[in-house]
Amino acid sequence: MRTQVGIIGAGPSGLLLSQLLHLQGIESVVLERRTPDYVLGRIRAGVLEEGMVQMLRRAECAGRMDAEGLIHDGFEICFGEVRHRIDLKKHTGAGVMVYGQTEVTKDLMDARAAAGGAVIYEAENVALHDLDSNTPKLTYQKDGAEHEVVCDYIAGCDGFHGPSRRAMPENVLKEHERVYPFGWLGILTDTRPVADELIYVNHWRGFALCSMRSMTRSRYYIQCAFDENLDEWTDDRIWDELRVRLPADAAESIEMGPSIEKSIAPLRSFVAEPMRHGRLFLAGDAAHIVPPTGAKGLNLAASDIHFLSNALIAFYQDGQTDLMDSYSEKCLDRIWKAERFSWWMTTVLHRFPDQNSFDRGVQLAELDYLTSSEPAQAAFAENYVGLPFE
Ligand code: RFL
Ligand code: PHB
Repeated sequence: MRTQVGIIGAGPSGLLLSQLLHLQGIESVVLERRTPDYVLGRIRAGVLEEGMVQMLRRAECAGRMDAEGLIHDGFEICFGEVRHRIDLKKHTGAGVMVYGQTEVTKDLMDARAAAGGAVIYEAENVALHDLDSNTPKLTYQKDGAEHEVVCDYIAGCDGFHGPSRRAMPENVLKEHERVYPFGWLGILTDTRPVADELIYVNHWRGFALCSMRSMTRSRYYIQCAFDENLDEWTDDRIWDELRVRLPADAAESIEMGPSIEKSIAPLRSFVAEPMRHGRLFLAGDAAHIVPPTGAKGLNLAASDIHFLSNALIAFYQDGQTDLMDSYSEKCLDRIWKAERFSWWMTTVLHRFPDQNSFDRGVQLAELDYLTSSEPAQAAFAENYVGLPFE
């Protein structure tokens, strides 16, 4: 098989790239290791920045998001039992869109299918070859047969564990990492959210977050040990722990119900650079991970795809290569700022196992400063709604 752009991974990055290229008449083939149901079963992000919302509109798959997504003009931070509102709209003129990654992925899958796009699921042993040549190749197996896709360019959109980043030569790739000594235990329930906006909680027993997918579906998280055993967390135990960490009025009014999904995510900050080698470009979680505290992971994937799709379109339409040459640097400028923000939010909101009374004092001072200073809230809001893509 021959294509212009070979894409590994049918998560939000890979599907969005193939859709944006398709709208400009550029062919791609997407290779995905899992089934569509498996991809949709992963419950992840819930908050979209304005830049990503606009990209989904440009990709012509924003109809359902615009009809069903919830626009939030602010959120709350709670510490010492007191709730403080951060007014995003007042400080930035923008809000965020609450619409789940599962729905974004489904909308993109439907758009690719409607356009007859080549998305090959259950592609096993995807491997990258000849990245320094003009005709890099992807090989894979499906239903016991060997296949080859010859491409002009390859986009590695295969997440943190995929083969793309590992195909870069060791002497080229630099990796920067911080692993946090805790995880997030998340539950999804068909219950009314406890509040109209998200609540981020710093509690001495650990962080908690009240989020939502709609006005009838809630997503809650509590900080847990990084090696926690999910089987030990019954729904009742999760609700009890969540309610202890919430401010009293929220704990009393929260609607509880059976979980429809329950999972533990480790927390990590990670950056790989450069994001290009020869004809391979890395995008999304393949190149970087942020802890979910700042709600930046999916949004960063979208900004990478913004730069990558523009670079490929400029090449195919005008023969220009300068945007491809600056791709890695452009992305990394924005990525490091989101890494800083996510690390900072994680640091001020979580309980660290080795935290002493001095660390706790500094943490509370950070939160007190944030919630009492308008300029601090403006800087915080600017980062939360998302820095510009350009
Ligand atoms: P994805 O979504 O991981 O998609 C990568 C796709 O590549 C496929 N793949 C392969 N395909 C072919 N061959 C191989 N060998 C392959 N290996 C992997 C995978 O099956 C998958 O379909 O990366 P992408 O598209 O870059 O999107 C990034 C986002 O998914 C990610 O940044 C966010 O979900 C991060 N994240 C969160 N972000 C937030 O903003 N808020 C959150 O609450 C939040 N929760 C999370 C998260 C990430 C998690 N991970 C990665 C474990 C919770 C979890 C559990
Ligand atoms: C979510 O709804 O899953 C969510 C929201 C905000 C975050 C992280 C996760 O910061």
